[in-house]
Amino acid sequence: MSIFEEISSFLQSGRAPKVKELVQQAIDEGLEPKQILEEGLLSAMSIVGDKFKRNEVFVPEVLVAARAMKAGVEVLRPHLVASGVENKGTVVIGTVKGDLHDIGKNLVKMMFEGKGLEVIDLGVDVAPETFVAKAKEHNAQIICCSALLTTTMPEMKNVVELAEKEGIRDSVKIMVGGAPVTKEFCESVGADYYTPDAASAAETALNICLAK
Ligand code: B1M
Repeated sequence: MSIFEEISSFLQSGRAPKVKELVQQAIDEGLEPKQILEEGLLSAMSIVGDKFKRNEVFVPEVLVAARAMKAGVEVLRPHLVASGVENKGTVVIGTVKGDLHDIGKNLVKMMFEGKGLEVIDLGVDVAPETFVAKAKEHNAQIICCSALLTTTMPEMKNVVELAEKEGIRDSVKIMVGGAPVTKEFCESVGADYYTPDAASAAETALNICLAK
């Protein structure tokens, strides 16, 4: 069994300490952090998601797998995030109101930090009022909204509308993402950019900040 398969197997069974240990071992063996993330952690989480969909596992199992994923990501963090890079812009990020999923949002945050962006992380279940108030307070160039539920995606429209009402729409770009979000949805709610993954989100955010 390869180390990626071992990480995947322990992640799926929610064994956080083992996942941490193996991720560290993979780093020590000189494996690429991006490959550890994608082939060890993300692919395992996607297997858990598929099993969840088929009712083969339930919320408690998903939760312990998610905790194991977080533990692995924490070990990877310093290797994914370049240190000491100058601040190239400020981004406010959060998971929209009613939505508690934060693994993807945290990955996006990490990639942003790796690009030298300052990230104001508002956490999960973030109301439109908070997104807009924090963007104003920190003079952010970008508001980033993540959503994993089809039922919470419409909150993104509320963020766009409130930014307009509060007079900051011209000075802030709004980025949206998360598994159910699409380019078409982004356009339909009047947001500026949709990106499918953390790496492309970071590229886009950096370009926005450099263009300002
Ligand atoms: Co939930 N859940 N969950 N869940 N969960 C999904 C999303 C679901 C698809 C599972 C399924 O049915 N197959 C389904 C949603 C169905 C739908 O809406 N159509 C679902 C459901 C139904 C629910 C509950 C309602 C279950 C229940 O209680 N009956 C409940 C809702 C709670 C709430 O939010 N109010 C719930 C709860 C949970 C847990 C708490 C158990 C846990 C979350 C733990 C946590 O996040 N701390 C959980 C998990 C882990 C999942 C799955 C299995 C995995 C999500 C994940 O972390 N993926 C998920 C199934 C799946 O997606 N396969 C599922 C890994 C992560 C790295 O990917 O977040 O997509 P993702 O992020 C990617 C990209 O999307 C992108 O970059 C990331 C990496 O490249 N991205 C952005 C994300 N945000 C971005 C923002 C950007 C740009 C890119 O710019 C701003």
